[in-house]
Amino acid sequence: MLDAFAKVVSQADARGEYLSGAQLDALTNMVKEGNKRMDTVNRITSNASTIVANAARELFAEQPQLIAPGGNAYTNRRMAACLRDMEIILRYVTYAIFTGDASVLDDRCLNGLRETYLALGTPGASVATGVQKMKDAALAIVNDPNGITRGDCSAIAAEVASYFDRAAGAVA
Ligand code: PEB
Repeated sequence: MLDAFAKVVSQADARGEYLSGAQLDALTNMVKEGNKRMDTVNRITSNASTIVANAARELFAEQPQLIAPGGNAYTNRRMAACLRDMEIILRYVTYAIFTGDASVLDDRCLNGLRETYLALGTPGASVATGVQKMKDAALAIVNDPNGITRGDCSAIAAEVASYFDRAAGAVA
C-alpha cells in the first residue's frame, strides 16, 4: 500500500535517482491543497450510509430483476451482502482519496473482485452501475458549496471520480 509520497519515492528509487523538481512541485501542491482532500474525505465518510443506500435504491429501481426471485440481490441475506459490498468499495475509495494513491483500493479491494463476482454469479456490470451512482452522489457532496470556503475543487473532484471509475472498471 502506497501513498502519493511513497509512490514517488519508490519510482525514484527504482531508477536510483533523486526526486525531480517536477515531483517535488507536484507533492508541494498536494500539501498546499491538502485541506480540500481532507474535507472531501470527511464529507464522503460522514455521508457514507446515505450514499450507499440511495445508490442501491436507484440501482434496484432501474434493475428490478436483481431483487426479484432468482435475482442476485434477492433474499435479505443477499441484499445485505450487496449493501455491504457497496459500503466496502466506498470505504476503499475514501482511503485512496486520503492517500492520493489508488494502490490501497487496487490491492485490498479490487484485486480478484471480478473473479469473485463471476464465481458468485453476481452481475459485475450491475455492481459497476451501483458504483457509478455512488460516484455521482459523492461528487454532488464534494462540490456542494454550502458550509465550506468556496474554491476550485476541479482537481480533487476529478481525482475522486477516477477512483470510482477504477472500481467500476474493475468489475464491469
Ligand atoms: C466481495 N461479495 C460477496 C462475497 C464476497 C464479496 C467475497 C462472497 C462472500 C459473502 O457472501 O459474504 N468482500 C466483497 C468485497 C470485498 C470483500 C467487495 C473487498 C475487500 O472482502 N448483488 C447484486 C448487486 C451487488 C451484489 C449487483 C451492488 O445483485 C452483491 C451489489 N455480493 C453481492 C451479493 C453477494 C455478494 C457476495 C448479493 C452474495 C451472493 C450469494 O451469496 O449468492
